[in-house]
Formats: sequence, C-alpha cells, structure tokens
Amino acid sequence: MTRRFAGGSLVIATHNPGKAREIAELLALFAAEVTTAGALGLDEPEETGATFAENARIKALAAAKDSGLPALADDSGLEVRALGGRPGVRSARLAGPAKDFALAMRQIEDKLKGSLDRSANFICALALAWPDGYCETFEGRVDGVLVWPPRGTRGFGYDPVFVAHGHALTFGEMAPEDKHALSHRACAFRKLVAACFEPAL
Ligand code: ITT
Repeated sequence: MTRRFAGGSLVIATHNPGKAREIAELLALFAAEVTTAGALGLDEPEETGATFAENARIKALAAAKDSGLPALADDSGLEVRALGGRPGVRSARLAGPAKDFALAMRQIEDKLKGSLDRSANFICALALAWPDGYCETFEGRVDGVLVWPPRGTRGFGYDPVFVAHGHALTFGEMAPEDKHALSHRACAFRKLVAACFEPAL
C-alpha cells in the first residue's frame, strides 16, 4: 500500500523559486509545514536520470536523506513535438548558467523556423520520499501550442510561450489559480494527494 504523509514538516526539494511557489500554493490545503531545499542549504544532486520520474526520485531521495524529513521533488520540462520531444529533461539547461529563459525561448523559436507544427506539452513528475529510502512518483501532463512573441510576466520558465489547448492566454498571462486548474504540475499533484495526503481539517 502507498505510504501516506502523516503531516508535519515537508521539504520541497527544489532550488527553483517559481516551482517552490507553485508547490506551496498547491499544498496550502494540506497539513504540511513547508520548507525548501534552498532555505535548508541542501546541495543540489546531479540530475543523471533519463526520465522526469528518475530525476524527481534522485532529488527527493537526496533531500529526504540530507534533511531527515519527508521531501517532495519536482522534475519537469517542455517537450516540443517538431523537435522530437526536446528540450525535455534538459529544459532547465537550455537557459544556461544565468537561467536566462528569454534566451531559451528564443533558441526554441529559432529551431522551429520553417516548421508549421507548434505542438508542445509540459510534463511534471513529482516524487515524495522519506529518509528511509521509500519513494513514490506521480506524473502529470498538459498539451498545447507554442506562440511568439512571449506574452505575460506571471509564472516562470517557458510560461510566456505556452498556450494550453482550449485556452487563449499563455501560462505567463494566466492568474495562478487558472494555471493550477490545468497545469502539468497540478495534474501530478492531484494524483499525489489522492494517494498520499489527508485533507486539512
Ligand atoms: P530544481 O531541479 O531545483 O527543482 P530546475 O529549474 O533545475 O529546479 P528542472 O530540472 O525540473 O528544475 O527543470 C525544469 C525546467 O522546465 C524549469 O527550469 C522550467 O524552465 C521548465 N518548466 C517546468 N515547469 C514549468 C512551468 O510550469 N512553466 C514554465 N516552465 C516550466
């Protein structure tokens, strides 16, 4: 049977402030005292996995072991159909050490010149791990198209160029609660809470 989170402290095993904010918002209804790997000064493990789920496990297990607390990690990224699913697990690396997502979005736009197919999807794998090495992973996805120029200053990463199917606004233009209604992260989160969390009283 899946292990359930009993409440109390939970480490969000990310150094990405955009993700940390979204995960804290998603966790708001649940009994968790949230801190982040960044705030605890935990090291970032090397993401050597070939899949989102493997990388999420690596990050969650490292944070749980180093902190002695349950830890929740997110590995996510953008898959562009005309680029064979790239940048995928390399989505963060495309922005370089300066984490320049204007540059990353421009690189994708350049690579898509001449292609009529603008289909893309975000994937999010969430991993919940305990210090004894137990770990569960859950995956979510949202499909849409890429648009240029980038629009909106909300969200983070590739949000300004992604429009989910059936919507007109980019994730960068949407209010956080509207992104949470359909995002890959919220989709993975719904599976996680159904399996592992009790709602707050
Ligand atoms: P951590 O490993 O510390 O969590 P990271 O930014 O390095 O942070 P990833 O390796 O999972 O995380 O990279 C995921 C990248 O994919 C992230 O940096 C964003 O650029 C992009 N991404 C993921 N979810 C996104 C979202 O909801 N909106 C926009 N971009 C997103």
